[in-house]
Amino acid sequence: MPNDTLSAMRRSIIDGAPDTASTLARQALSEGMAPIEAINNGYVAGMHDVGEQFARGQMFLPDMMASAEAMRSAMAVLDPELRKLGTERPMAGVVLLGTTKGDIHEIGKSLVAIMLTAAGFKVYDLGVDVPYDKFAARAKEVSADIVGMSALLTTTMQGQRKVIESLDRAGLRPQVKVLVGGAPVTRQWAQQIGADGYGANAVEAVAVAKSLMEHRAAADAGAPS
Ligand code: B1M
Repeated sequence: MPNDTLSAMRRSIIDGAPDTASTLARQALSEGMAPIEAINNGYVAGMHDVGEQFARGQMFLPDMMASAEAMRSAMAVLDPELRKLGTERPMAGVVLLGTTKGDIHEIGKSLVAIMLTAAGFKVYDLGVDVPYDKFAARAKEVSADIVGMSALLTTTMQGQRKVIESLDRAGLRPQVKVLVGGAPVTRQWAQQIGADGYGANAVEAVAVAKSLMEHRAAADAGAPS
């Protein structure tokens, strides 16, 4: 039963059990479950529980680290399946992605990277704890269409604004769209800092990235030569 499998996946994250998490992922794929179903309704659901228990003082830092390890182990199985979906499509655009300075949370950002790749985007992943000015410097080098920033802490959310200012200073804002996300980030915050798009989750991030590319293409087509 898929629901039993999804509950077991959720449990494997709460328990911080990497072997169980990867075994369940392999089993689910062999039974025909879509990788994104396993991620969203199994493993990520477990991560939300972990976050809540941590906030209530029922889980501690080592527990969260074990949960992250279990998530990584499941993603190692699911990632190649998701990436296969993107290999036969025309390139949708170039995205530069990273988690802002001071923030080492990488799971959500990596999931967004995988989903964008699966949707045909060329993704340059700068990793975590990325200095503000590095986004602009790399965006120039790789001719990024979109700069995507993830932030999981209320403190590091502020860095998203700083990166936009840095892109402005580098004169890149007219051609580079900015997409933001992460657990504490909201649509309102995105508007407040002048980002072009906000994704509540990885699936939404892909939809927003596509729509940013469409708007750009429409603007380019309408622009006087
Ligand atoms: Co941290 N942590 N953590 N943590 N951690 C949170 C974020 C927290 C909410 C837990 C809590 O208190 N309930 C809390 C933040 C409070 C706040 O500021 N509001 C917190 C804290 C306090 C901390 C430390 C300060 C703890 C300490 O040291 N005392 C510390 C900070 C370290 C640092 O960064 N400097 C810390 C450390 C860690 C670990 C290292 C142990 C580990 C991360 C391991 C790793 O990534 N390699 C960790 C974890 C695992 C979490 C929770 C439990 C889970 C995060 C996660 O991976 N979620 C988290 C609780 C929570 O978020 N509910 C918590 C699963 C992931 C798929 O979801 O990242 O939200 P998420 O990404 C989603 C969306 O947000 C969106 O799509 C993704 C997929 O659907 N999205 C985007 C993300 N980026 C996007 C970008 C986009 C678009 C959408 O466009 C570009």
